[in-house]
Amino acid sequence: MEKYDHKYGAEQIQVLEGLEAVRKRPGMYIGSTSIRGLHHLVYEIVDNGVDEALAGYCTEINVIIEQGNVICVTDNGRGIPVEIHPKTHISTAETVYTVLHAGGKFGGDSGYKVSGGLHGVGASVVNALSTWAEVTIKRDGGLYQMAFEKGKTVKKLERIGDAEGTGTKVRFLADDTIFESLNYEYEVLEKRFREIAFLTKGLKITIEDQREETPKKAEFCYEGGLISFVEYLNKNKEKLHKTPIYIEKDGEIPVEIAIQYTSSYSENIYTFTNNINTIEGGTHLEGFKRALTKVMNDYARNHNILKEKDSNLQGEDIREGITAVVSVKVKEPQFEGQTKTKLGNSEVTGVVQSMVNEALSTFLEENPSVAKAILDKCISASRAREAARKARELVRKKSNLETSTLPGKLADCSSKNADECEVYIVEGDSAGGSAKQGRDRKFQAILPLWGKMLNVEKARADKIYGNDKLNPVIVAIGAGIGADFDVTKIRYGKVIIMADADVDGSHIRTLLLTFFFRYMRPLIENGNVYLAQPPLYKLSKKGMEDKYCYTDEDLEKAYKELEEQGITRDSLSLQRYKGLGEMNPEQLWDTTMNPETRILIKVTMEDAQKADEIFTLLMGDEVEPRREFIQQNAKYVRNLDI
Ligand code: 28G
Repeated sequence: MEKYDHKYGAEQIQVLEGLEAVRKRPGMYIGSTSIRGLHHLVYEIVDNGVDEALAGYCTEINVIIEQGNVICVTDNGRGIPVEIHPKTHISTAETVYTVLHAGGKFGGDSGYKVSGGLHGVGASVVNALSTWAEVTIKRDGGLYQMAFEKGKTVKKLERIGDAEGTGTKVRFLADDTIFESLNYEYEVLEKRFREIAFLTKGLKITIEDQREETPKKAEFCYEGGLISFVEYLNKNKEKLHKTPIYIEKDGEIPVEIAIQYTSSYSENIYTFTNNINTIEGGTHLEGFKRALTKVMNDYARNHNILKEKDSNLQGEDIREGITAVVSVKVKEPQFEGQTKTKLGNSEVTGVVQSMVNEALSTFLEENPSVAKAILDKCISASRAREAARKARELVRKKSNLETSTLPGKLADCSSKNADECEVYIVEGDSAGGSAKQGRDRKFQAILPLWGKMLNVEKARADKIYGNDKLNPVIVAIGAGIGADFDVTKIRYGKVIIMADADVDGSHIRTLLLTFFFRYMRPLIENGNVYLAQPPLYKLSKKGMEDKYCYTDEDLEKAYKELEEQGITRDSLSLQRYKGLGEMNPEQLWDTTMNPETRILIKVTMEDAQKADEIFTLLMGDEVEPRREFIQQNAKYVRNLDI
């Protein structure tokens, strides 16, 4: 039975049914009940504070992860209104926390809320999914408080004292019967709050983790907004112009953009809609790219940088080395794509396009030296692309002559049906041999990697085709790279990276993911890239079947289970695998390659983007961070062609 007894009227019953729906199908409202969904709860609450900041009333938000994974969020906004709400006949604050907004973020048709003026959309969802929640409000000289359990009001809003100033404080404990784990990842939250601070000029956000003995904390506040964001993204790169280009337009669809070119060869455009990272791009990105291509070509023509006989610069030439952040606010955003992070609203394309057309061409006219630096870079990108095309044709012609063109190291599978085929990419000196012997050759191919890794950061596409290590990967997958990449041509439905669970393994993963992210992006978008998960431990005992464990928690669980069967810890022998190379073919099959028993992790765009960021730091132009890294990771770097 509940601790508190309540009489419910018709309205309250409706409320309870609403929140019950959230508890029944949490995925509909927060995406999932994994750690991702858990973090989502925090974002929902913080978003309400951000809305109050966007409304112009809040300058600071503080987040604390308290011991026991309790989350505490405080803001210095106006405080949620406390008076009785005319429709619900309970306080506005209680209404915000108990009445489910129609639709919901992931289900329904309302889509995401728009930041600015629409507070509290997610608060009731968080409340419904929390074991308990407590809200404290400072407003009109009073201190008010209310409390909930699993979304049900257990203490109605009441004035508990006096207060100076205004603001809202929310504490909640997520429900551990709903979420897989309550272990918030400090780094993930920190990254998101830094991002929000960049996107909300002048707002101060602090985070503190009190769960460990030595608390972690950070504080973010950027007066420069998106300009600071781009400077942050470029901090390890060599810039072509000193300050980022900044353009902004208020109106029906507010748009804010910052751009800075670097000497690198990669394209880094981040797009946001209502502060949400639209990883898959969409109409805002489309509008931005179109305008950029047009403005640069027009400028180059008008200033005779492109001669009459020259053909136009292509979009990819113009985006080489660019770092940009595009942020739009849309009233009724439509999110599409695999992970619902692609903006679909068609009206946004034109708004962004015309605004960039106008502002960027003005900027270039007023800053001719910046314009020249950027266009020099675009022209040399265009020449390199031309060279790459010739190199590719050469390779193609050659491969027409030789009949069998697959890489010599590739142990291909017999099936030709891509849907059922898999290729394991294995670092040469670890487990290539065992993998070849242990595999099911009908549908599993093995590609061992050899030789020096090319520094993708410092190389254009033509070099990549010619690289010893990457060329076999491209040829084995069989679908080209860059703008020519055709995901319908892939020879394997699953491309599986199999690397050790150590530092070196993580480096090869980072390199390959960065490579896929930059040159075969649809492969990741399409969900074709996987990470194999080799076991970390083997528990064995005479007469008992070997038990493999993939994580430390797995191991603990296995010990417990065996203990329940009367097998004590000290009677078991524990082997810790340092690498795949320690396993014989049969073990490798059982633990890592057999589709019935193996664990495969599907790589998301987010994973790949993260790999790209790590890689950029590692390979960037700034010497200091790289040197630090090299000192810490000597072995890996020996293998790199820097
Ligand atoms: C600390 C954790 C997260 C919030 C406010 C402030 C107001 C508010 C929140 O109003 C109801 C719906 C739209 C007006 C609004 C205060 C207007 C005047 C607010 C938060 C009434 C919600 N005074 N601060 N909600 N609105 N902070 N921080 O949740 O029409 S939620």
